[in-house]
Amino acid sequence: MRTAEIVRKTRETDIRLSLDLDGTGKNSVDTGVGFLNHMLELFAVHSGADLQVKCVGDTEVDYHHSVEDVGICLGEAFCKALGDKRGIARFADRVIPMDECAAQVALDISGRPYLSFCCKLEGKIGTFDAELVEEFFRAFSSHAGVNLYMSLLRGGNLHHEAEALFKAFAKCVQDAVKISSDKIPSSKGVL
Ligand SMILES: [Mn+2]
Repeated sequence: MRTAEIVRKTRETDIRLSLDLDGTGKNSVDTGVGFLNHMLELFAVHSGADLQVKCVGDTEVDYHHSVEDVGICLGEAFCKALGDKRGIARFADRVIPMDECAAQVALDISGRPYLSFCCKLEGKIGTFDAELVEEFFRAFSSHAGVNLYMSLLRGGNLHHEAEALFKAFAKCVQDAVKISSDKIPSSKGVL
């Protein structure tokens, strides 16, 4: 069973997150941040992972702590659910359009964190600071041990830009965690 549950409580956020990499996209997401809920729901649907998230955070400050800490928990759950990573495809890349925008994402489940984020997301999406998209993916990549490359081939509406990035990320996750052999996909024998 490639599942994990993470419980994380700090002075800034109180989070419970569960992930099933072999799900059907079922989701129940309540982060206290409407736009993040929207992104995580579509992440579940397009990756095929089941995802439950409950976050109570200090949104009276702003959304930064909640977004970053949910990213940390998703990364930790992802790493834990994958276990020794035996048999996974490991690499994936996708270009996903959304109307006038197109996002390009490549990822490697290498055991090493790295985020390359070549997008300028600045401004507000409703009450959401668009720059938090990068914070989310940095937190995920750091705690999942994933190399994550994200860029926008075409920009436009901020909501569309973020959504294209999350969808491309979701499809890459789906492709990279797919079981495609009985071996650990590394010349070192360890991931
Ligand atoms: Mn939308």
